[in-house]
Amino acid sequence: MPRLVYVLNGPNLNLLGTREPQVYGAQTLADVQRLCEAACARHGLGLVFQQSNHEGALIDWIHEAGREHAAGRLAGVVLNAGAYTHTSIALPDAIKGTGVPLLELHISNVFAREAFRHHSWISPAARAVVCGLGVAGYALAIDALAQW
Ligand code: CA2
Repeated sequence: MPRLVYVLNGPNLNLLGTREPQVYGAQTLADVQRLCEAACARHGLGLVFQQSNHEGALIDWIHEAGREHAAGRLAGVVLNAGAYTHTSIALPDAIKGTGVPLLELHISNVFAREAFRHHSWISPAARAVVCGLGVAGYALAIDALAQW
């Protein structure tokens, strides 16, 4: 039974590749999923890839990952919480509450953008942060947590 990687994507990331290519690139979320599948296959890891526009769904998947973690089957979680990064208290509560090893990911360099994107409620609960590497960051994130 391979260890699992959860890649969780938050609000509006289903629109990837359809608008704002200068910020987020031209690849779609389906392209990102294929890239994650390839990265996981290289490391012999299983992949659970999800996207939701609803905060509660993301929390439910973090809880699910927490149960896998408790059973010793989780390599880690990659979370791009989208704009919930800058607003949600419930997401870091879920990360801390479950104890999942989690890497926070952003496609864009949030620090080169509007001031309201400079603060993350998730970073204090994350083990690592990848930011500004485009969608290639997802594969690099999986390479990193394969070593956790
Ligand atoms: O850079 C990132 O990955 C972000 O997490 C993306 C979020 C943004 O709110 C964060 O500040 C940084 C937004 C995701 C929206 O994605 C879209 C993609 C294409 C078209 C429209 C939105």
